[in-house]
Amino acid sequence: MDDRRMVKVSKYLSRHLRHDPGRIGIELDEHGWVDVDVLLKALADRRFHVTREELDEVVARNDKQRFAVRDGKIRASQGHTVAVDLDLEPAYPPPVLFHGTTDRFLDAIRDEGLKAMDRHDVHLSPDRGTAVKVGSRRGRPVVLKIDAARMAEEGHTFYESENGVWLTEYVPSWAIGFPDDA
Ligand code: HQG
Repeated sequence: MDDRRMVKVSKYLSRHLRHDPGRIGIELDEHGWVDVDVLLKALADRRFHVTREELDEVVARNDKQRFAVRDGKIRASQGHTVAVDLDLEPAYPPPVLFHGTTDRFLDAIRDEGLKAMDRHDVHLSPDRGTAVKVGSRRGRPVVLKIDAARMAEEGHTFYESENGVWLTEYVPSWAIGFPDDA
């Protein structure tokens, strides 16, 4: 499969497995899973034909490992706006995590901290490079350094998604390091 098709299928899957399953007439179970066969049929019914081999390739080669397949079922590993319980165990985070955002949000973030906005959690990455990419989606990227060690000490709970994204409900502004030029 060429990269363009890969991205197209990945975006289509993300949209329906994270945000809008009803649009293609599928239902996710409480943990976000749907039968692969049901999904492929729903896609075919909407004239978006994806073979099982293509789906497996998207899952395996996806740049961020966005999807997981188990026991004939598939789900998005994180990023949902629909109510699902990913059933993740709390985990001890690395001492420093990063969040990529952009200039125009900084004043609000200084005042309010980082909020989950439409998603279930604030998304944090273990490396600066990923945060730069996440921030670039919205404008000039700004990378915030999160004092995860202190947050954990203060009782904040962290989860690591299957694809290595760190999730937490809220990041207070005392835990956020802003770049000097921000
Ligand atoms: C900002 C992609 C104002 C926050 C990425 C972000 C990620 C605030 C935006 C994943 C704020 C929310 C998630 C506050 C936070 N005031 N703005 N108090 N608190 N924000 O898309 O982290 O490619 O929901 O900085 O790679 O950008 O789709 O979150 O800019 O992992 O797999 O509000 O989505 O993954 O935006 O991205 P989002 P995000 P995929």
